[in-house]
Amino acid sequence: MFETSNSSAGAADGSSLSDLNLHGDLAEIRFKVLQGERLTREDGIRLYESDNLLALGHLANHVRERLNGSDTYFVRNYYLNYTNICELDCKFCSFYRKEGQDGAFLMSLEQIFKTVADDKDNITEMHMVGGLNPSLPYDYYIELLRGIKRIDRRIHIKAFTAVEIEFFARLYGKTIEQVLIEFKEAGLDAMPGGGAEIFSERVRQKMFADKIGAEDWISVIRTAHSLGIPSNATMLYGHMETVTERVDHLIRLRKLQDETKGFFAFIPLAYHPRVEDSTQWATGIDNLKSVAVGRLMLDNFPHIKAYWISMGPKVAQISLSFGADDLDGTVRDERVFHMAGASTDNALSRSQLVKLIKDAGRIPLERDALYNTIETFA
Ligand code: V47
Repeated sequence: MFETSNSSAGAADGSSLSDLNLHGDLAEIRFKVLQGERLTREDGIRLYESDNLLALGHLANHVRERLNGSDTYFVRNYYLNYTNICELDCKFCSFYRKEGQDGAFLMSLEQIFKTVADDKDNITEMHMVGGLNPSLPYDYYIELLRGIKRIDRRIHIKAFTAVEIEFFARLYGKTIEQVLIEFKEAGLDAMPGGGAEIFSERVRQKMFADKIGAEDWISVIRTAHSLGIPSNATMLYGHMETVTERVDHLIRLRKLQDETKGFFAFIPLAYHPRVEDSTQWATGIDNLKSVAVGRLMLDNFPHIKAYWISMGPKVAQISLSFGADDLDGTVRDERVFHMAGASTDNALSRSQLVKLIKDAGRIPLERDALYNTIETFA
């Protein structure tokens, strides 16, 4: 459905790959990568289990350069969490509250419109997600979309995860398709990739038993793509999932992308534990591996996004040599990760993003939500 973006992708011949100290399994995978051959589940597991981080990065970088050259994208966006009141109780989530509980919030449409109007000259994209709040009327969402477009039609609205869409259909007695068609008419341009978590029924039962599972998430996204609503895809890692479960997650995304071609970017999300001294957190190596294995396995995804809020700007910058070609954006006011204790800043300026990308030896490109280039910083 969607073409890969305009890029200055160069021919990466991979000759320097032969200098790497690649033995056995990785040598075989290198051969496949150079041939542009699809990697198998076993290859994905071997890649994750390899300690040869530089080789892994080099292979992923080869694919990155084949697809996107040195181009590295960012967007001027605003993350707006309209409510954190949620009927679910996902164990990994520090963001949600029950109605009336300390820290619970719900933004009125007027508050949201004021935020958008105040910032409209600094952003091209609104990223909006929220908890599953059972007390809001359907019109809240329709008016939310319409109101933002009334303020400025040029603002792209990337909003509502597959989990929210399924909830709206259930709550308001509509089909998934109806909700998506009505939202699209009201102004929805694209959907974020959240809520996928990890496509493992074992993990779902333990960590997010009330949330929709893999089949339903995939089905909502398939419907969105069929209606011309593109989306991203995420994977939450670094909690209790196994390497095999990560690779299976990637393969299910790849299969859906073969079918719909509606995904823009894959975004690995490092789990942020609530408790500060927890040992259950994704290390820098795990972050880089997740970017690299994502790039290598998802051969049909145009972009791999290193979400700097989740992995920190410095590791995100390094990941631009490990397969990533997108740093997300200026972000502003992010709450999901910050309520879990993320120590990253709440926003980066355009010039800070440009500096991070240039210092990595890459070409910064400001993009819109659909990956059209707005400005190149050569
Ligand atoms: O679905 C929630 C994750 C997601 C925690 O599409 C947590 O461009 C780590 O989807 N630790 C929401 N992760 C964020 C998201 C996203 C982010 C950036 C870009 C895009 C995009 C999408 O965050 C949730 C969940 O998987 N999450 N709590 C936590 N404590």
